[in-house]
Amino acid sequence: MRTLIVDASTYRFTTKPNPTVGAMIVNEEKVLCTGFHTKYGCNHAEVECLNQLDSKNLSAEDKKKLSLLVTLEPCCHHGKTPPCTDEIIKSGIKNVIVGSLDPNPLMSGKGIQVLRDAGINVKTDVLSNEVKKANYSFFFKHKNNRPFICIKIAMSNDGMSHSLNGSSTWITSKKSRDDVQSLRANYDAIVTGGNTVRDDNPRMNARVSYDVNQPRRIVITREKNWDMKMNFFRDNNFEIVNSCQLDEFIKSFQDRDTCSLLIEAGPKLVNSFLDAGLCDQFVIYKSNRDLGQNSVPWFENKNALIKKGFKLKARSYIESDVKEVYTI
Ligand code: AOF
Ligand code: ZN
Repeated sequence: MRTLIVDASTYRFTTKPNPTVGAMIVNEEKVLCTGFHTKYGCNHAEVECLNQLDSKNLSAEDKKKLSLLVTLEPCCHHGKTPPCTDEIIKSGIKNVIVGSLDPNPLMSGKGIQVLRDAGINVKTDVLSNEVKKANYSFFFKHKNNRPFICIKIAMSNDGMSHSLNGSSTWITSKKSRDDVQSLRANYDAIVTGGNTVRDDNPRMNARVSYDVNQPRRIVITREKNWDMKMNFFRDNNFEIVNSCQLDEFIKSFQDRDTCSLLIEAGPKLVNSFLDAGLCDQFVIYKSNRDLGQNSVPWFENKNALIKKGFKLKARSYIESDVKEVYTI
């Protein structure tokens, strides 16, 4: 089960915001076939696995002796794909071992009940902590009814965001900015403010060398008339949110499958998220360069994050920059 969880997570960038799931059919100790959920909207792991069993031409008696291991509770709903429970029941397999219950309220115990009602032996939660860790934001979303929220900023040595005369473009090094691309790749959506879109004309995508479901780009702004030729609006993967009520904005994700948000914005929006208590992780890329007096500070007070209850979780060095990760 442990290897199945690890192998399934290699598909995390293309399954998100869906969880990563692996399935395996064993005959006593012998592995007959494995399958994974590899792409959002495509076959679930159980279906991929059962499709391979078909080619083995086993008798109904042989199939009864098999066990299906699956890292997440099989679904029993019609989503983008039909219910896996139907396929499992049809297969004639009589033993199912599940890593963790699915926190999605459409399932969460119902999938297992459907299997048991069909006379299948089900053992569940055999490695639930590992499954949770591998699908952190998916479990977070369903537990808290909102996405996991991470704020990322780049800061000068003297705590500044940008200089007022607009002379400096990049605060941190090229390597730090590459690291931001990998950070972005983990998120379901990137949220920014109108000023950032107007001033920086950012692309706000994850420019990495592997396949990624690109984060949705969301701009929170009062402005309604945007120039659609700007980089931010270059394809359909964006949203303009004209309400600046952050609580309402976050609530709007309750019925969406977006499990994680990366906030990349200026001091005003960043501090609004912090003040509203809407931040679970804060990442700072800090350069050793000062921007000086004629600049805009990230925070009004020194040690603003610590005062809000954040704790330093990790510190690493990227050339002359320092990357710090804070959690609450
Ligand atoms: C499974 N096996 O491999 C996965 C499951 O829209 P759909 O049809 O793709 O369903 C997505 C939901 O199904 C997702 O939110 C999660 O609850 C469950 N994921 N279930 O049986 C799988 N990926
Ligand atoms: Zn399924």
